[in-house]
Amino acid sequence: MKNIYQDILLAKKEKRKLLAILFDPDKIDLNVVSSLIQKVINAPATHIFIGGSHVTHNIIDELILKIKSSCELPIVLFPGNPSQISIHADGILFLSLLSGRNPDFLIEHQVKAAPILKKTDLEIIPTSYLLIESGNETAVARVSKTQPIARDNNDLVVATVMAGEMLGHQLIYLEAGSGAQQAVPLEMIRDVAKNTTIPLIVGGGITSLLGIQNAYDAGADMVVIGTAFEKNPSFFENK
Ligand code: 1GP
Repeated sequence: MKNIYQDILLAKKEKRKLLAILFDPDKIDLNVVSSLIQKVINAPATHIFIGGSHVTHNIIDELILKIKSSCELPIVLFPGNPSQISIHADGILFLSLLSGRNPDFLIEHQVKAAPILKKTDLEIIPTSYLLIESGNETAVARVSKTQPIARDNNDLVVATVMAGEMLGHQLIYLEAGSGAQQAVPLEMIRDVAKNTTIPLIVGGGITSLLGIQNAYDAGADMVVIGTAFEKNPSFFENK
């Protein structure tokens, strides 16, 4: 059995940076999964995330089984709601949208998901999830009906992250939103990294290898890439 969180902690300790590739089941064509997975295997990816803000057709089980048949990377659910749980994954980011004040995304979905998760062997990783303003309205903001935190409000982000850590969350995820015009500001990543001891994930709107490196240099332990890989599966081959 994979021990996803312990491996993330070890990577942080050893200063090894992590890279998750996000597959949105709504956007993926099952017929091309095998060739995409070859690209993932050849990329410096360490994790596969599965999820989306509004998955409408449930192909998650099939998608995960397909990925697993040719790839050993840990598969972590990154769910928009409890319908996106699959017993075939290895773990789940148990997200609380701490940047917003919508009780559905702070606790209601979690209450609905808990009895389902209890019956699975999924590794559950409590995660503080913060949506940061990104220049355009992203699906997370639309679906969660919450306001992102302003790009220059580092104090609020840091205080929110501190609260998440004090609540016992094990990961912080700073999210600009999938397809964001602007990624999370580097100064904000720096401030958060300075003020937390738990691993920091950053994603949304990162579209270049330099963007990934900059996020790492600012203090991100893991970067999530979705849209850039979706648009160009050779993304990681670009020099
Ligand atoms: C979205 O952070 C992820 O939840 C990835 O975003 O699709 O913009 O890479 P992109």
